Amino acid sequence: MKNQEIARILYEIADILEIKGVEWKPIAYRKAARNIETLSEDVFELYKKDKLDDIPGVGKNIAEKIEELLKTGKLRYYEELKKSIPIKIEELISVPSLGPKRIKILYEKLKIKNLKDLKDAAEKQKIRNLEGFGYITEKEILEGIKGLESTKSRLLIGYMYPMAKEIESKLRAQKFISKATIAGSMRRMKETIHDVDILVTTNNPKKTIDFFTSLPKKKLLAKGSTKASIILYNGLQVDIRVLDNNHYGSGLNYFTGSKEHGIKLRNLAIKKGLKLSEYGIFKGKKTIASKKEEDVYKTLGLEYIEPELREDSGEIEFALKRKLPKLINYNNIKGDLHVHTIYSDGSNTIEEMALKAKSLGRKYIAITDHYGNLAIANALNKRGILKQFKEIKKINKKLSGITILKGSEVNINPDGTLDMDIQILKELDIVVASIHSRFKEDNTDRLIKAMENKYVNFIGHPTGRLINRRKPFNLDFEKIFEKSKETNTFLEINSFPDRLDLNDVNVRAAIKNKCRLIINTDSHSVDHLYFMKFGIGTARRGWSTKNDIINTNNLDKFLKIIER
Ligand code: DGT
Ligand code: CA
Ligand code: ZN
Repeated sequence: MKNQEIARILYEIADILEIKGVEWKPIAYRKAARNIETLSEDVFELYKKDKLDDIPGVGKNIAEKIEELLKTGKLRYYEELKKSIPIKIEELISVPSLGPKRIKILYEKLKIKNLKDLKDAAEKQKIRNLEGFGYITEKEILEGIKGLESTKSRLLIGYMYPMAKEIESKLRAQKFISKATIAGSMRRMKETIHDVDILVTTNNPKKTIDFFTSLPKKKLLAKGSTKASIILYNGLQVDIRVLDNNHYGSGLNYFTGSKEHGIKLRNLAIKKGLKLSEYGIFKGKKTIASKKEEDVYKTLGLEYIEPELREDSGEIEFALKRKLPKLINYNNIKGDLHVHTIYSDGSNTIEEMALKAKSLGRKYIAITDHYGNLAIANALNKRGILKQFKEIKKINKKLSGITILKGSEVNINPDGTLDMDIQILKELDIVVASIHSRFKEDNTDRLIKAMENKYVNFIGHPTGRLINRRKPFNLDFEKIFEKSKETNTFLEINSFPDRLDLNDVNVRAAIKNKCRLIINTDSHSVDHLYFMKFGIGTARRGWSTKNDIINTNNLDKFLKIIER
């Protein structure tokens, strides 16, 4: 049983407990589930080393449950919980826009127990009249069910990345392998991937393929003389393609894609009387570029195009004119301004978060635990946050090399006001305002009102989407960008793998409108701080330069920029 499966069961336990009205426990189960889901190590490996309780948020009680799952493949507590309610929670929870609260209402008011009941009720237009649902939600539910029936969802890059990297480095460690590089959508840092493609160069294809297909796996999909595919235990498909070392550059270019980008390049080659393939650029029979990827672009008369831009969305035209932006680098970020701790729904202390952030090269962080009326996230009240201010002060004295700012993630009420007293707002260095509840179809006015509040610095995860689960709400971006510039309220690129919100397309629109952005992780444990990479990837896919992202600055300059 693998991390994602264990996490799913723990999430489901949390949902059932919440439906049953149990307090606190759901928060604990969700916390553990989220940490297991985002863990880069295999839970089974930790269990073998007797280190389950090293996982943040996993105490003795939950560790025992995980152990039972790993040993027997089953969990009695979970089976009994499922039996104790008549609702097929695992079916309903996968429908976008349905959470435990709504599932409970649907059961109480309409006796909806499973997907079939839900579809019937939605088709008969019974759901729109329930309080807190409405016509839009009913439509979303119907569309969501259709989505579930048709497509299998794509995998989130942030959760798959560590395992892909591990395979890449195992390949690199073999003496008979010269180069191994992740290509495909993962190299382009797309938010979701279908599979991982790895390009390998070697003089010994047979040994390479044998080694790759002997890696721990659930299934061998294909094994040929120059390519092979396996499925890992977590369901991730990994393909390798083996080439001769001389073809590394053109091969990498081909297998990085996108397909559309590759087709445009090939047409460009044809116009120049050349031929482009994974084996190189040819003039007649003569190879004129193949070893280095840079040479492929140079030969075609193009400026080098970074992988994140290769989507055939204008990058080739810009590269012809040598007008591509110089993208922000993966090591340019100096601060992380959206971080949770055990004061709300996080799993680590302020000090632990600060030390880990420092080890990743951050110079400053803001602790932004939830505040206000958000029962599900264990939000802080006034007394709690005052206590936290004191602790931050103490830790700032103790640590060097990193500055901790006093922040908060404040809920935006449906009318756009903030769920926090003015006295506390005044005390904070950083206010992240986010919408967490009572979604409307269009939230433009709600966000505009929040941005007009002079204490708000950033808008957290602006569109509220959850990849594969919840659509973004509508926003009139032109208005939002204007308001952002007018009020010095910055929109966030939230790096959490299921958010990546703003997405690449929104980011590019923002940059085009000269609207600067901030990239944060929204970490809930020390293991999430590295998600920054995926936020930066999204910024790069949106054509951002270093100057477009305000937390690339050192602390003094950063604080000046956000002053209002
Ligand atoms: P994915 O796997 O759906 O997340 O997206 P990709 O881009 O990784 O696509 P994939 O895995 O099917 O193929 C990897 C790369 O191989 C792709 O980005 C470009 C190249 N490729 C695959 N099929 C074709 C093709 O029919 N024509 C061209 N020009 N390139 C292809
Ligand atoms: Ca792929
Ligand atoms: Zn947050």
